[in-house]
Amino acid sequence: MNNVETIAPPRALVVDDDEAIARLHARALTLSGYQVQTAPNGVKAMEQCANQSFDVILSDVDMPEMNGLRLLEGVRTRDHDVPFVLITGRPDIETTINAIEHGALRYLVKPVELSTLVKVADDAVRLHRTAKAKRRALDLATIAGRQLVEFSDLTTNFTRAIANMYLDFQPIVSWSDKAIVAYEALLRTKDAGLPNPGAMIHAAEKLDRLPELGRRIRAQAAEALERMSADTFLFVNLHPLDLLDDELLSPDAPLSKVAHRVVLEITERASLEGVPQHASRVAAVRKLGYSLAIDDLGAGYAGLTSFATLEPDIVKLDMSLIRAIHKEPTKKMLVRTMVAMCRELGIIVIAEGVETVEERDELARCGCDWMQGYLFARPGNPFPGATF
Ligand code: G
Ligand code: MN
Repeated sequence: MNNVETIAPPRALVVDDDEAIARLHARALTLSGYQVQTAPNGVKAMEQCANQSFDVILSDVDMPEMNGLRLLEGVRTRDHDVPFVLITGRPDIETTINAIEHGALRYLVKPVELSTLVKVADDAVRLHRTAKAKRRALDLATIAGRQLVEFSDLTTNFTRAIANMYLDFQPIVSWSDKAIVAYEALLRTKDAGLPNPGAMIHAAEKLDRLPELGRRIRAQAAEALERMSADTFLFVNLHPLDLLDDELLSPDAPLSKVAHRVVLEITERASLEGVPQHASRVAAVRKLGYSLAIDDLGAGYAGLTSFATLEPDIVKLDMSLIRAIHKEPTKKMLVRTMVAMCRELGIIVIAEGVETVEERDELARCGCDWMQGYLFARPGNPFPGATF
């Protein structure tokens, strides 16, 4: 757009109540490459200025209705910059002073030689465009500067938050066995700059520091597993872009060594399609011994395509499907259908966000046995003595 603007012909407005002079001046400017409009007086000129912008205005001083000086005043109320050239047949000292006070660029005396007129107009346009370009550059520099400050604040906050992050653990229970079968590791931060896990993940995305966050989460998860009983599984949330981190796929990574006890949750909210070579990366993760879960199923994003892509071992139903399920036949039907389908496919279903006894009992009636939610336990640290 800037290019178009620089190569576009300059626009001039010629204002004169003497039609012959207006035409003469307009013709000279047109021949020099200007797009010219004319106006017979200040009032008309003001109207034209309201609808469009000009690169230069050349106006007679003595005109009926609104003279050149009043026009200049009027133009200045809406545009501080447009070069204004006054032309008069009867120069006097008072008008000259007035013209300068109101910011006229030049003051020419009739008859104006046409080459002078064009030269004055050319100089005016050049000046105006340079000033505009400078202002735009300054604006851009200010925006860039502000972004730099924001980026650096975010970097500071993120660096502090990642140093202080920790994991909480929420049990996943088998209702029929009345037993804890697994825990989900949940990212937590007490940093005031990035007060919740969502903000931290968002910052990591913006700063291109997702691998750092993912590695730290997985290292702490590995540490936690050492303190859990050997038959307990740990669910660890994976950002889809973590699949691109070679550390995840390294057999020497701390979590890889206990992969057979880990279920990696991949949220259905973000599409895997944007991750290059996701199929082979998912296969490599499996080969290390990890199990895979689809997280937040039914939150209404990617649909069911993730079933085919991931071939999950476990599916976690989003809490929006669980909330008040005992009162909502559609949710009941959806959960029943999911449970039946998953049973056929050999997939375990977990209901997330179970908060009430009514929800729990309805889920049990729907055939969903594994559950997680505040009803059973809030996320916390059930492994005292741990350093994470
Ligand atoms: O996307 P994911 O399912 O991983 O997110 C789990 C989040 O849900 C955690 O932040 C956890 O604290 C929260 N959570 C866990 N149980 C419940 C619950 O019963 N009700 C609500 N509202 N939130 C829960
Ligand atoms: Mn999860």
